[in-house]
Amino acid sequence: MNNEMNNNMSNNVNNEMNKEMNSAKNVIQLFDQNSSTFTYILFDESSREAAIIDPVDQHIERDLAALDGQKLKLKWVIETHAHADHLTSAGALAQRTGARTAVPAQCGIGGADTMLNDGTTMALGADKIAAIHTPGHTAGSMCFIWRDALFTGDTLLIGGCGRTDFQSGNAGAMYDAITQKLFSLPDATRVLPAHDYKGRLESTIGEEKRSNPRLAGKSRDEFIQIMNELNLPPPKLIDIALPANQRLGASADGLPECNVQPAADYAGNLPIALAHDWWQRGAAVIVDVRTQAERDWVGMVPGTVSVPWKKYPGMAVNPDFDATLKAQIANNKPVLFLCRSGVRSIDAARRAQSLGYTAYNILEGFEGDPDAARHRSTHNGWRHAGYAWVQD
Ligand SMILES: N[C@@H](CCC(=O)N[C@@H](CS)C(=O)NCC(=O)O)C(=O)O
Ligand SMILES: [Fe+2]
Repeated sequence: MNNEMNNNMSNNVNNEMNKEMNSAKNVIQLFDQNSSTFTYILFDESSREAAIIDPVDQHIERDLAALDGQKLKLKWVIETHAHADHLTSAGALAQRTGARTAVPAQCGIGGADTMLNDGTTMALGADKIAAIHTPGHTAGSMCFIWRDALFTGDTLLIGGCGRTDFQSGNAGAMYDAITQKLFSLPDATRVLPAHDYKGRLESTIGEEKRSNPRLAGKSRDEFIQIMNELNLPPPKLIDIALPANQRLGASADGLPECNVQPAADYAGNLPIALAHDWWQRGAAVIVDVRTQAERDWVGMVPGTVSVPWKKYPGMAVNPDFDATLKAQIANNKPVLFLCRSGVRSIDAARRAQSLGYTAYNILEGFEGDPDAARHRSTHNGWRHAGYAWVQD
């Protein structure tokens, strides 16, 4: 099955279709539009035991609802590798369900219940999920085989493969892993990858052997050359995602880092503390969308870039917003939008996302919400949290 689907379809439609398409085989395929990541829930129909592979932080409620909807008991939370492009909810899911976390031993991921090596199996009902070590995208990357389904992570993608240019990637190792380990599986084996960037859902080993343009009829040296010439930009979230995912999504103080609320047209809503944390680590930039007058009178976060969303007089939308943003902000890190109370910054984040940025809205803003006396900075917001700010 190699269905072309409209990439812009809404998440819900996508999920519903995916569910319907795959439920017969007891694999629920779910999609994260921000990172084009597939999460899989596989389950044994009689025992109702389930495993989830590569869950994404923003979708924890959706995933719990999917488990609930099928009356499943989550037994395993499995990662194919330490992801660089999105945050995992593995730690939080295990906390909330009592499931065991299982991760490849060589991915530098701490805090998991089970460390997986080549051939390690995990019981699910009467069958077993087996780990296959497939180095290449990262040194520790794994695929998982269960019944006729092969979960290929970022090793084998549909008509492609994961990149090999960062995180201990190795093109030669990937060629060997795919051609020797994966291509020796039966042709009818279903290929269920961790990503597809073109709206495709699944493939088979036979189809990939026949038609994968990087592999079919290609020698090891040719494959290495193709991979070396890809020249892809680094994932935008790499500086945030990698350290967090190596703690199963938990932040440095042990709390789950999974409190980013999903949003329709931008990457998500960030609590003040998380925005501050990302900014401090240099993993994101903050854009202040208030007017220069507000920055001068009320105060500002030092080092933040000013790109007003609205302008005096009349507070009409600033016609120079796009041009100013593009001139001042490189598109290589997430951009966090800050305004007075977290409302104006939603529109700015939506706009920035449509311009190609990974844009977040900072909840509560610089001054926070008003209290009963209509005073701000009394109970929430950046200034109330005590983070750095200046007033000229
Ligand atoms: N533009 C994406 C890049 C995503 C990316 O690099 N994905 C990795 C998997 S983590 C990959 O192997 N991509 C293969 C490709 O883009 O061909 C982002 O910023 O997140
Ligand atoms: Fe990856």
